[in-house]
Amino acid sequence: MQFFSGILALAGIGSALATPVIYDGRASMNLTGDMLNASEGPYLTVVKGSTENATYYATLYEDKMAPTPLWRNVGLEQAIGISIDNTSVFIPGGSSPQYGFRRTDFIAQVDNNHTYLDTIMENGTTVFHVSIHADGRLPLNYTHEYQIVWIEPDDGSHVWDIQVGTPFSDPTNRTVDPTAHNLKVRDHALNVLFEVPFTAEDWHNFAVQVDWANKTLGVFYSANSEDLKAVTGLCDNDSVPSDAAGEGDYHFGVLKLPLANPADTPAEQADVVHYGIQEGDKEALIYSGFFVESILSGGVSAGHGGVVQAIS
Ligand SMILES: *[C@@H]1O[C@H](CO)[C@@H](O)[C@H](O)[C@H]1NC(C)=O
Ligand SMILES: *[C@@H]1O[C@H](CO)[C@@H](O)[C@H](O)[C@H]1NC(C)=O
Ligand SMILES: *[C@@H]1O[C@H](CO)[C@@H](O)[C@H](O)[C@H]1NC(C)=O
Ligand SMILES: *[C@@H]1O[C@H](CO)[C@@H](O)[C@H](O)[C@H]1NC(C)=O
Ligand SMILES: *[C@@H]1O[C@H](CO)[C@@H](O)[C@H](O)[C@H]1NC(C)=O
Ligand SMILES: *[C@@H]1O[C@H](CO)[C@@H](O)[C@H](O)[C@H]1NC(C)=O
Ligand SMILES: *[C@@H]1O[C@H](CO)[C@@H](O)[C@H](O)[C@H]1NC(C)=O
Ligand SMILES: *[C@@H]1O[C@H](CO)[C@@H](O)[C@H](O)[C@H]1NC(C)=O
Ligand SMILES: *[C@@H]1O[C@H](CO)[C@@H](O)[C@H](O)[C@H]1NC(C)=O
Ligand SMILES: CC(=O)N[C@H]1CO[C@H](CO)[C@@H](O)[C@@H]1O
Repeated sequence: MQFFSGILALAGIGSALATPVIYDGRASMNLTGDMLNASEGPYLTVVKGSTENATYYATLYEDKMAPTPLWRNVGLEQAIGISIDNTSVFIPGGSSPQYGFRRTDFIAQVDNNHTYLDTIMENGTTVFHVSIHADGRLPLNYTHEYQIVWIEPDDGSHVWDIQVGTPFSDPTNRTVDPTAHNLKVRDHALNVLFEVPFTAEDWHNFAVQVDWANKTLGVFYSANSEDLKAVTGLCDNDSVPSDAAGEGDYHFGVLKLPLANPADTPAEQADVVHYGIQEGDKEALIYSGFFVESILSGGVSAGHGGVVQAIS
C-alpha cells in the first residue's frame, strides 16, 4: 500500500501529466536512504554488490540538483544518482557471483510483485519514460559497454534497452567505437532505433512506447525542457517471446560489461557475465522522470501538460 500511496501522491502533481500513470518511479522528496536500503518505496534495490547497502550506491539529490524540467516537478521530485565501483558484483540468489559485470540497477517491480505489475504495466500499449544525465565527477569509460535502462523477461533478453559505450566484443577489441558516446535505444534484436550524443550538461528525456500484443516499439526523445517528439516510426519487435514470457522487470542503473580477457580460455572469454577485465573505477549516472503511463485515454505525455499522439 505504501507503494500505491506514493503513486497517488505523485499523481497528485497532476496537471503536469495528462494520461494515466500506472507506475510512478519518480523519487519523491521524502524518499529516504532507509527506504532505499529496505527496498521500500518505488524501487526494488536488490541488483547491486552484496557487501554494501543501497545507499552506498545511490545518491538522493534532494535540492542539490534539479530533476528533468520536463514534468515541472522541481521541489516535488529529486534526482537520483546510481553508481558502481569494484564492490558492484551482484550475486543472484543461489547462483555464482557475476564477476564479469559491475552493476547497480533499480527495478520498478518491487517486492516480487512482478505478476501484478506486469499485468498493468505490460498490457495494451504502455509508455516507459526515463530521463538520464551524466555525472561529470564520475564519468563512464567508453572502452566498455553499458546497459542503462531496459525491460528484461526471464530469458535474459531485453524487450528494448538504452545502451552507451563500445559494444562488448569477443575476442576483445580495445578500439573505442565511433558511436560510443551516443545513447542508443535498441530493439529486442539489438538494432539501434534511435541514437543521440550523450552531451554532459543535458537531461536526455526518453519515452518508449510498447504495444505488448502486436510487438511494436516507438521512440520519443527531447533534451531538457523541450517537449518530447517522436523520433522513429512504428518499429516491429517480433523477436520478443509471446505473452508472459515476453514480459519482465523495468530496470534503470549502470550495468558495465567487461572487456574479454585474452588470458582467459575461449569459453571464459565468451562468458561475459562471469569473466573479463574490469578496472573497478567508481562511475555514475543520474536519473529522474522514471514512470510508466498507459495511452488508453489517448496519447503520450510530452511535457508541461501537453500530449502527443502515440506513434502509429
Ligand atoms: C511523501 O510526501 C507526500 C506528500 O508530499 C505524502 O503524501 C506521502 O505519503 C509521503 N510518503 C512517505 C513515504 O512518507
Ligand atoms: C543504509 O545502509 C547503510 C549501510 O549499512 C547505513 O550506514 C545507513 O545508515 C542506512 N541508512 C541510510 C539512510 O543511509
Ligand atoms: C544494510 O542496512 C540494514 C539496515 O538499514 C542493516 O541491517 C544491514 O546490515 C546493512 N547491510 C549491509 C550489507 O551493510
Ligand atoms: C576488484 O574485484 C575483483 C572481484 O572481486 C577482485 O578480484 C579484484 O582484486 C578487485 N580489484 C581491486 C583493485 O580491488
Ligand atoms: C501486488 O500489489 C497489489 C496492489 O498493491 C496487491 O493488490 C497485491 O496483493 C500484490 N500482490 C502480491 C503478491 O504482493
Ligand atoms: C491485461 O489486462 C486485462 C484487463 O485487466 C486482463 O484481463 C488481462 O489478463 C491482462 N493481460 C495480460 C497479458 O497481462
Ligand atoms: C578504461 O578501460 C580501458 C579498458 O579496460 C582501460 O585500459 C582504461 O585504463 C580505462 N580507463 C580508466 C580511466 O579507467
Ligand atoms: C574494432 O572496433 C572498431 C570500432 O567498432 C571496428 O571498426 C573494428 O573493425 C574492430 N576490429 C576488429 C578486429 O573487430
Ligand atoms: C494490433 O493487432 C490487432 C489484432 O491483434 C489489430 O486489431 C490492431 O489493429 C493492431 N494494432 C496496431 C496498432 O497495429
Ligand atoms: C526495427 C525492427 O524491425 N527490428 C526487428 C524486430 O524483430 C524482428 C524479428 O526478429 C527483426 O527482424 C527486426 O529487425
